[in-house]
Amino acid sequence: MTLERTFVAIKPDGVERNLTGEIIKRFEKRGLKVVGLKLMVVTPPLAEKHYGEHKGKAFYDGLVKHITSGPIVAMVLEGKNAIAAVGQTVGSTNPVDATPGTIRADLCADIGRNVVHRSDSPTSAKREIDLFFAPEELVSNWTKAVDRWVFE
Ligand code: 3AN
Repeated sequence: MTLERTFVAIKPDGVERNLTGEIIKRFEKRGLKVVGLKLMVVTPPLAEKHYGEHKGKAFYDGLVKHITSGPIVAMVLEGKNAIAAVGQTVGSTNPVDATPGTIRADLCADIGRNVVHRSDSPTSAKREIDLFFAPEELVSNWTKAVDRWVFE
C-alpha cells in the first residue's frame, strides 16, 4: 500500500478557541495516523516562506500577521490518499462554502479565521513538512495495530 504524508497546522485562532483536541480527533477518528505533532510559534521568516505563493495578494499581510500571532499546533498525518482525505475533512477555504460536517463548516465562519491550514498537493505537502519538521521529529516505520482495519 502506498502511504502519503501531509501537513496540517491548527492556526492561532483554533488553538485560542480550544479546538485543538476537537480537530485532531476528527483526523484520528478517520484513521489517519499522527506521525509528527508539536506546539510552536511561527516566526515571520517561517511564515513568509510558508505563504510565499500568496505574496503580493491583498490578504497576504493579514495572513502572516495572524499565523505569527500566537502558538500553532503543527502535525504530519499519514495514510492512504492522506492529502485528499485531509482536504475533504478540512473543507473549502471559505468556511461559508464548506460542506457541513467538515472542520471549516462546523467550527468557523470567516475565511481569515478558518482554524486550519492543510497541504493542497503532494508538492506542497513535501515542502511544508520539510519546512516545519526536522526528519528526526517524525515517527517512521510505525505500524499501528488498527491500521489493517482502516486501510485494505
Ligand atoms: P487553504 O488554506 O484552503 O489551502 P490557501 O492556501 O489558498 O487556502 O490560502 C491560505 C490562507 O489564506 C487561507 N487559509 C485563508 O486563511 C487565507 N485566504 C485565502 N484566500 C483569501 C481571501 N480571498 N481573503 C482572505 N483570506 C484568504
